[in-house]
Amino acid sequence: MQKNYQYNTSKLHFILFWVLFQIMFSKVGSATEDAQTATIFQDCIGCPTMISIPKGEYAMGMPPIFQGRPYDKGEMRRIVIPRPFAMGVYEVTFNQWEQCVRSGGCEEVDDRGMGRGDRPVVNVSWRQAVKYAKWLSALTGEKYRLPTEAEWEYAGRAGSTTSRFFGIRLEMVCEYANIFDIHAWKVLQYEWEHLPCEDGYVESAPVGSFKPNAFGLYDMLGNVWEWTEDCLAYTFRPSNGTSSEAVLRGDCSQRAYRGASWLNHPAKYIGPSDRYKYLEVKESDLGFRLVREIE
Ligand SMILES: [Ca+2]
Ligand SMILES: [Ca+2]
Repeated sequence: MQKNYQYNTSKLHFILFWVLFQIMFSKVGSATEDAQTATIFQDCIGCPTMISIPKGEYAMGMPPIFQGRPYDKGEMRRIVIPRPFAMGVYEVTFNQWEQCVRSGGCEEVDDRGMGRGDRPVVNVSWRQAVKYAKWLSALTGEKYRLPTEAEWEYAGRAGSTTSRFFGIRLEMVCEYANIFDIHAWKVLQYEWEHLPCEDGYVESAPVGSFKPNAFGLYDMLGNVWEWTEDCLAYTFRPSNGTSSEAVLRGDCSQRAYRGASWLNHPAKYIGPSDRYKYLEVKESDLGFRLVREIE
């Protein structure tokens, strides 16, 4: 009984904390307006299409009302995005990767039979993704890099505060994301849970095949997971800091990745999940998109 009482008290404190956050960040709901005034550009023919993301602030992490939130993952912190930045409208594609390969900046990567072209590049390690960003920076004279984890979540939420940027109804997932749907479950026959809808793709889909979020970004949930800059740093992550910079302390042989993939069941959301992998790992459902600094 004592244990239950402590848990309920702690839960109540967290809910009060979350309500306070909602009041503090009620202006964040202007994301749709921001998307309408956003700038879309490419720095070269064939370069990734970028879109400006406004400065702002938000609550990073998983609030207690999140669908699927484990009860013991209560970390939340206020993040300030001090200046606008640009982000890839889509995940980096095989076409874009092969432009880098042809110029000697990147290595060939295997699509494992899933298709190339406008499909997201996969089987790329964190190091290879960083190498692509450096190649693109040298090509364009601009500063491209992986997003920090805080930037990724800010961009992914686009002003929303629910577990998915379009709300929590499972039936809506297939309008916005290529995920482990009914059709994929029938074909692949994996035993884990599937979404109660059909998105039309068993494996990866061409980027931009689904609806965007309020910042105009496609596939922030689903299609492929996306590498970010941050190191594994459970114990070093500042609980009161507001910095959106990457956490580069802790175990930097492991890096954060976000956003779920075509292989994921409903337990994956825009918020943090089990989200670190060894930086040399290559997975058939793990790619990336880039950020470009604009100020
Ligand atoms: Ca699917
Ligand atoms: Ca994605």
